[in-house]
Amino acid sequence: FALPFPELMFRAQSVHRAHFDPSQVQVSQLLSIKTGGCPEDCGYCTQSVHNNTGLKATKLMEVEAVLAEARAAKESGVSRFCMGAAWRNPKDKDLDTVCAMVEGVKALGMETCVTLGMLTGDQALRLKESGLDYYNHNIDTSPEYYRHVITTRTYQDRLDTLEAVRTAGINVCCGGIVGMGESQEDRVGLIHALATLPVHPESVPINALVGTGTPAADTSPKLPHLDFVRTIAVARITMPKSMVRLSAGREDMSDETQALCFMAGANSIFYGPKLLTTPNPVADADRALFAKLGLLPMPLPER
Ligand code: SAM
Ligand code: DTB
Ligand code: SF4
Repeated sequence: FALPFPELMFRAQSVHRAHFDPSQVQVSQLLSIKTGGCPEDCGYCTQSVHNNTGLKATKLMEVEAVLAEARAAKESGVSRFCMGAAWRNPKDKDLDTVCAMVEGVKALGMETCVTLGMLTGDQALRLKESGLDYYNHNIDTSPEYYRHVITTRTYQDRLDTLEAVRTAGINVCCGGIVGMGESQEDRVGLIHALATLPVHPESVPINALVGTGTPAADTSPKLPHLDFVRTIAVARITMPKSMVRLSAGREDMSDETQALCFMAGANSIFYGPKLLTTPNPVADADRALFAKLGLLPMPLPER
């Protein structure tokens, strides 16, 4: 992590090129299928009832409305569709609806990912049966810093859900957030914890803290962008074959910072003007960025 920057970038690029085409970036789209009103107290999240962000809570979307969004995403060249719900854990009845969404999106030929909070082993198996490719469940920060960010669930709770997902045979999407007032050691600790899971997560989203009105955003100093790039580089070096996703925070980054992230081994972005509840660069800006950098969207997965 602390290597001279050019050396760190050289190592990250060498690892990246051994496993991926460095000119390809996978394009994902997010949809919040159930927004706000979440009972958990995650200090970074606009959707927690504990954080006074003024966000309006919604009910779970209808399956057809989700599939309409997914079809539009596919038409704009998106190859992976991720659905997020602001739950501590899904109720079995709601899981039936989410399984129908997964089946429908999968039938369009896109990769599917959902993030619904904590799961039991049985719930993970039901999602697997519906054809789910990835489950996103982040450890968020280092084991040591975790209790400063979330108190309503433990680090071990996160690991238990990750194990249920792994056992069900679903690919694991697990990463974290930087810029929440954590130390450099905590950023190292986050990547170390991810890279020493029993199996590397196939997908590692690295988020820079976004949104206002949350305790984390209101009290944390802004993380220098070069430290974000270092986090990406270390994720790439330690988890060579994983997709490393440049996730939340691009709205605030220059083309140059994003170019450094791709050079450090990030090979996926979220596309479209909104993440779950916060803004993301508009599609035209990203098309222009890809053109300027000579990047190509990764093709749809083989069927
Ligand atoms: N409720 C589920 C859960 O927490 O697992 C799923 C949705 S939650 C929004 C998914 C992930 O998004 C979180 O684990 C966190 O890493 C990331 N995230 C949430 N709010 C964020 C923010 N303001 N800035 C950056 N990342 C954020
Ligand atoms: C992840 O690690 N990043 C994405 C996805 N998993 C669900 C979400 C980021 C959310 C950013 C805050 C928001 O828009 O509410
Ligand atoms: Fe709820 Fe997930 Fe937000 Fe935490 S991160 S408050 S669990 S929606």
